[in-house]
Amino acid sequence: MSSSQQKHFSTCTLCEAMCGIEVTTEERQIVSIVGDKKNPFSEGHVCPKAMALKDLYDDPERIKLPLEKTATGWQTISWDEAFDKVAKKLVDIQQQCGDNAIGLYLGNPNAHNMGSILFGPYFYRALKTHNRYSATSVDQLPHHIVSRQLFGHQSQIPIPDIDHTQYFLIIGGNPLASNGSIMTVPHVKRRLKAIQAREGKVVVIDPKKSETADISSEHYFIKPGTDVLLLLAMLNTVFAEGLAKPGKLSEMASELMNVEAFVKDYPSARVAPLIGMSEQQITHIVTEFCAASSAVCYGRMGASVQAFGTLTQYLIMLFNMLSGNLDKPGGMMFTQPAADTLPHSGRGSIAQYHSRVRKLPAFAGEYPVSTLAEEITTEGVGQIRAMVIGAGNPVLTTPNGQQLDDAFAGLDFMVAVDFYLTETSRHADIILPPVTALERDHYDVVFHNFAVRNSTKYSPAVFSPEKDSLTDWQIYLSLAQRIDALRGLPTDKYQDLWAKEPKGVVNDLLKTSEYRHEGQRLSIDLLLQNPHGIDLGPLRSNLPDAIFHSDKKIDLRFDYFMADLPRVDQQFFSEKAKTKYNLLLIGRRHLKTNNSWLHNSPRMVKGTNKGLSRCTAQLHPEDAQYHQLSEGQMITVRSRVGEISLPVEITDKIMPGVISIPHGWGHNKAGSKWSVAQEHAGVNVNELTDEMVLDELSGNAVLNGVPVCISAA
Ligand SMILES: Nc1nc2c(c(=O)[nH]1)N[C@H]1C(S)=C(S)[C@@H](COP(=O)(O)OP(=O)(O)OC[C@H]3O[C@@H](n4cnc5c(=O)[nH]c(N)nc54)[C@H](O)[C@@H]3O)O[C@H]1N2
Ligand SMILES: Nc1nc2c(c(=O)[nH]1)N[C@H]1C(S)=C(S)[C@@H](COP(=O)(O)OP(=O)(O)OC[C@H]3O[C@@H](n4cnc5c(=O)[nH]c(N)nc54)[C@H](O)[C@@H]3O)O[C@H]1N2
Ligand code: SF4
Ligand SMILES: [Mo]
Repeated sequence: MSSSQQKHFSTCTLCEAMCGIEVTTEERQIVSIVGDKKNPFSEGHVCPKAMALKDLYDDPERIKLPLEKTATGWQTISWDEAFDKVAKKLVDIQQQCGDNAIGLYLGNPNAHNMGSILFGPYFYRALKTHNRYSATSVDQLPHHIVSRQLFGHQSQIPIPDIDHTQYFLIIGGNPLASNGSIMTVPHVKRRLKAIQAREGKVVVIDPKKSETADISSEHYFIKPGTDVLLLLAMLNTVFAEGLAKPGKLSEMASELMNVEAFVKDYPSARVAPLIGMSEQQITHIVTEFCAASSAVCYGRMGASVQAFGTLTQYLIMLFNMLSGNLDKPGGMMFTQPAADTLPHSGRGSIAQYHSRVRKLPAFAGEYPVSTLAEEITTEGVGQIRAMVIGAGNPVLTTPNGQQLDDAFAGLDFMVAVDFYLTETSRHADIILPPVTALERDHYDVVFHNFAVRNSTKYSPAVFSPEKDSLTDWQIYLSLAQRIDALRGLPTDKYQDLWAKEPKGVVNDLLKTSEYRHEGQRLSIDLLLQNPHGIDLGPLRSNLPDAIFHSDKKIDLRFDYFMADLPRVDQQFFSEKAKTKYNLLLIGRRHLKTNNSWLHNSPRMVKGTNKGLSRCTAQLHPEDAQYHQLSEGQMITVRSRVGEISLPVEITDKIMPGVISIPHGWGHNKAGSKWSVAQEHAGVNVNELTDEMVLDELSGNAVLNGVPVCISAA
């Protein structure tokens, strides 16, 4: 290291794994990013995406100053001018058309951004609109609803105690590519191998023999979207074989044994032919799971974002409870984060109000994003006339993306808080670009809640702010303050917030924590003296304290969840009309992608497979043969809502009858600007996913198990 170089210890915010990184800089350049070996949580682990933080920082196409769309193209304007214009326009539209005329969509990176999480809400509240949407309804919404009902708080979601389990059953998750989700887990491969090394098992149920399935002890194909049947049969087997042992939970959830009545009609013999597994396989999994000294059943993306995602997640929770594995080391455990936001955050309101057009229930003040396009295009009182997009790219990431793209084109006004000109932000009138991750302080206020070990760490910004650069929270607070001022509301509270900063809130939370480090109370000062982070130990049993219901009991809410069973019967056990859509579409992630937005980094998109881009349609050899397709051939994939053409990749890792296409691609829209991504543009799989088909309990989108058909292009 030359004398002019500096080392910084920070945290990668690109995925949920919270890897500690060591960033070497020289002046304002990043020289290298490697894993921080002294980070007690991630112990040196990083994935190839860590270097994308540098590419993002260096990207010449990254927007650094506010842009306004004019007749002659994008023009740079000052922050003050941009804030004044945006605030005035939003308030004007609301005065003319009502508060709900503004729509707000918040994307995934907000969850990785302390400032957006803690101070964004001041802006959202100032907007006063009911038309709020986020990536939650294309993702983890089922988990929130299950936790809200059972434990009383939407974010009190128990996670797998991966480091102590003897049987890890993974349904619809691929942590080897995703690095874990609702399970913050760096070094996941090592941790999975450790289960096997201590003579435990890793069992994967997935329509694809995924990277995770490749290193598992057992893998079973399952027909997409049928996990709910598998879970019903697993629970049926628990009772049929006399395996239920709820232990301490029988007191906290006194009706737990009544589950038997709801699952009695779903024996594995009845269910097996519909899901592509055998009766013996189901019995084998259940008996081994229940016999293990500790076991955990974990369902993620593939199991959540499908037609019965909420019921599936609920049944997964019941399975963990009935086998005695909730709140037990090696089972499903609640975390105890040092900066605990849960007591101070909304517990999650269910169906407090309903959307205007389709009457879909709001959850925690947000409508399902599948209904956004029609809320923009359907005329009438309450129609959305302007959008605010914060760190999201819904044209590429939400169902029927083409319809949403068209709807956005017809808006009166859009503002995007984003540093790229994306398929979505190209529709904006004004773009407000925040700094990138390494230019802001970081404390992970969200993902410590889901981390497989308790720890705490504060990372100061690697770079001091450049002139004229702002963070997300500074943008949101500036807008909120102006909007309130235009409405004649008091703005005194903002002085305190500017002075406090998000880190002041984190400091308050840390100080009230019961954790001590070498006898000292936690605080940001203490964390600054421990730049690699502080380990706070393994997950500990925490029931009934973890329950937010005042009676400290788990509320099983059979009335709410089991009400979805008639829909299950209708879907799977009633006579079906023949359809031309004979394949089921599922999604996939690649280690070097991150939803829609790292594709402008050459090292993230190059080095592709067999000369094909990453955006291929994977098909089983039998299906390829049936359609007379050869490797790399272009095919057209059609669904009810649209069609796309892309190359086929033939692999026996995919279940026959299934087609897998990754999301986040389709960077060829006029007006978006991704020079690198352009070369590897791919196509937008969400031009196939259907905004009218929902997981009806939650309103979550159905992105897995979408019926499609194919032909040679
Ligand atoms: N078919 C299909 N569709 C899917 C999925 C799938 O599996 N299959 N997965 C779904 C899931 S799980 C998710 S979470 C969604 C994600 O959906 P979105 O959140 O809508 O999309 P992202 O691609 O994460 O877009 C993030 C945007 O934020 C910008 N950005 C990045 N960092 C920051 C920041 O710090 N501040 C600000 N202001 N902007 C920033 C990026 O430039 C990018 O434009 O996609 C969903 N869509
Ligand atoms: N590299 C990378 N990492 C990421 C992201 C990324 O885009 N790229 N995105 C991040 C985000 S926002 C999230 S939410 C997480 C998601 O992280 P995960 O939940 O691990 O999601 P995936 O990696 O998409 O894995 C989903 C698995 O479900 C399978 N599957 C599909 N349909 C079904 C089904 O019907 N039943 C069953 N049983 N399985 C099914 C798929 O084949 C796939 O293997 O990843 C995060 N990490
Ligand atoms: S796994 Fe990769 S993307 Fe995720 S936090 Fe670690 S380095 Fe970043
Ligand atoms: Mo996600």
